[in-house]
Amino acid sequence: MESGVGSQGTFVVVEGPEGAGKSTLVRWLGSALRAEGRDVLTVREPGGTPLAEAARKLALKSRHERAFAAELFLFLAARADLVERVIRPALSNGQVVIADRFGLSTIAYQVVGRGLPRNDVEAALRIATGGLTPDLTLVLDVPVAVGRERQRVAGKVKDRIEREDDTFHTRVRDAYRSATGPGIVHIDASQHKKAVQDAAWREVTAVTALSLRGA
Ligand code: T5A
Repeated sequence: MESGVGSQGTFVVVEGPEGAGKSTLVRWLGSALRAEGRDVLTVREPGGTPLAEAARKLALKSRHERAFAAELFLFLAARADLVERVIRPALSNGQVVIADRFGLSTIAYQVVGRGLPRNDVEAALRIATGGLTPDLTLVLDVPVAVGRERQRVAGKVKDRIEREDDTFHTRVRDAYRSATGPGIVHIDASQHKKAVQDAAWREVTAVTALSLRGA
């Protein structure tokens, strides 16, 4: 598997269930790294190119009933376009790319949440990413009820997936909690924001220092 370290840039992904604080952390990491003089690009999934934003609308907002496999391919179409047209060029330019969700979301939601077959989805994922894997994946963990309450307080309008019941979202959370592999780090995101940021910063500075040495 190809990853950002060893190419010129560094690829960091922030993952986790609904309302875990991913977008908040991605914004904070972007600002903190820029303040250190790093060239940073932040992206969110699905989205980030015209085609990916169109796929996002279909996946999350459209009222059309759909097969779970159709939902999968909307997310993968968005990812394929984002990887080829935005993430890879940024990594080649030596940027730190921070993504709000990536492949682990597809495993948690479409494989464990929806029940699609893991091996087939992993093969399709490899086509979508061309084998690109993150250097670091920060998995934020919060109980489902905490995440839902944060979204409610933030005034977020529920999309298709957020409208799924707690059983679905508990499966998704459990999938994240059991995720292991190279570069995967779990953070208790029920802590105060500052504690989450400190834990994330330790991991991000370690991996960006590594990529600087390798450059
Ligand atoms: N999806 C996506 C799939 O099914 N398959 C895939 O392959 C992909 C890529 C994306 C949806 O698509 C699905 C998963 C999702 O359902 P989205 O609109 O991008 O949807 O939504 P989410 O990624 O789920 O983002 P959310 O906004 O719901 O959650 P975040 O980003 O985790 O949370 P954030 O940062 O917006 O914070 C929410 C609130 O909590 C506060 C923030 O200030 C904010 O008000 N907060 C904290 N409060 C207390 N303590 C902390 N530590 C806090 N951190 C943040």
